[in-house]
Amino acid sequence: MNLKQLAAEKAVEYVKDGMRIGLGTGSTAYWAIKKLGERVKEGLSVQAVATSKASEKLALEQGIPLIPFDRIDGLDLTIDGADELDRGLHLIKGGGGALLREKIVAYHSKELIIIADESKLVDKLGSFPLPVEIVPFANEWTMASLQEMGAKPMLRTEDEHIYVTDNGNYIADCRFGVIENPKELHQTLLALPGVVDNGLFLGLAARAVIGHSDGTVTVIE
Ligand code: ABF
Repeated sequence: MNLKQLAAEKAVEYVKDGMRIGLGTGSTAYWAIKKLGERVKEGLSVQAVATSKASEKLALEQGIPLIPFDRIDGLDLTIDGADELDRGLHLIKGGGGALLREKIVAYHSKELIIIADESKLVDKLGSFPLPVEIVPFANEWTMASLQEMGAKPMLRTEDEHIYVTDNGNYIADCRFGVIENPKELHQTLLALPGVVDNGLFLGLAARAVIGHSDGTVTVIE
């Protein structure tokens, strides 16, 4: 069993019958969706929403019932990955390009459980470039403003084309270095017209389930 699978399967133990679940995105969330699918096949009753088209497809393949947003007013539990997390449960997410849907779903969940292998745990955020979702309109000006902020922004590409999110936006991967004040940076970025959101998830996660190379799992709360 790999460390991501270890963490993911432990987190799925928190899912109780009848819960409304947010399904994360990424290779760690993949294992959570697979495990949840197994439990659904064993009779667990859940309703779910997905944080990306990729996770939506995987959920349907696993037989997990998806529910439209106009049929529920929120979620009981979301299980999702992260690119970096510190011990205060401040996160960088968005390496998978799904940060906007992930943040919306996390915000409307009673609880967000982060799942990760031990390599994601850091003392301070910032080694991983911070994904910032921006609209295509005048993206050149938005990128220039990010550059002036010291972000050293790189427009994310995929197969030599500009990467486009599920929402039709672009991602600027920003290298601020060590982020000493995540809250301040988050607010500064949100104030820039053209920025939709960024990968700083602050005060959203209730706990993190970490898979370690010695085969153990720890929970940060
Ligand atoms: C997703 O999980 C993204 O926000 C984040 O980039 C990704 C982490 O990737 P992985 O689980 O594949 O390491 O929620």
